Amino acid sequence: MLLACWSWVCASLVALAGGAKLPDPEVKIEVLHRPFLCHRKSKYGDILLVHHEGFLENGTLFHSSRVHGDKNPVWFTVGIREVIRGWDKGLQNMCAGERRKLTIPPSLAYGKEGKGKIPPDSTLIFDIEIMEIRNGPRSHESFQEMDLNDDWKLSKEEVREYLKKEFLRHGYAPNDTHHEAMAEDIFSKEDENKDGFISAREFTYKHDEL
Ligand SMILES: *[C@@H]1O[C@H](CO)[C@@H](O)[C@H](O)[C@H]1NC(C)=O
Ligand SMILES: *[C@@H]1O[C@H](CO)[C@@H](O)[C@H](O)[C@H]1NC(C)=O
Ligand SMILES: [Ca+2]
Ligand SMILES: [Ca+2]
Repeated sequence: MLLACWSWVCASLVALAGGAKLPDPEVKIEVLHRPFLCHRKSKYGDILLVHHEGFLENGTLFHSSRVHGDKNPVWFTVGIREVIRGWDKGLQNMCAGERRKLTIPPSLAYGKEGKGKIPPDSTLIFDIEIMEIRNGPRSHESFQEMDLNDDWKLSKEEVREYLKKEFLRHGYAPNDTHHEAMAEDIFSKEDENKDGFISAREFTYKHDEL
């Protein structure tokens, strides 16, 4: 299932969920293959199609999407905790066709509990290939949902309302100071003609991919 989520909202939610107190443990990234052509790189909020193999530190294979289940690659949204945090961190800036080896500490995987075949406190090693990258949901529907007065542009107030709703939906307490800062940040990036509104056009077309 996909969440309607703007990439900048996702990034902020992840930052919030990560907590600001402890320095985050790192994912070790090794690039196994990078394709010659790379039109765009994965980023927060993108939907990725991946094949993956997961190993325990002693080399035991615990899952392979090529061998187990329906043998198809899987779709997920990167950066929003739909998958383990090690994937959210380790699959950024990747090209379609790229293959990486990720070494993920337990705290960014299944932690002290473990899961299924994965014992508690396991460091996991994944071999992951991105088959396809798609834009996350930044759709006409989400624009209409945000545009409360139907004037085909988003005011700061409308964006703040949306952020508040998204935070609640993900189980976080709303925080006006934080939403205000996020709205400022969003407008500085999205309100291209600086008229104080994000138009449907500014919302729909992402400038960084043209
Ligand atoms: C690797 O570790 C798992 C979980 O502790 C264990 O079940 C498996 O037998 C081990 N394999 C080898 C080859 O040591
Ligand atoms: C609200 O957000 C601000 C800015 O991000 C932060 O400094 C403050 O601690 C937050 N307040 C609460 C109650 O979480
Ligand atoms: Ca509006
Ligand atoms: Ca504008």
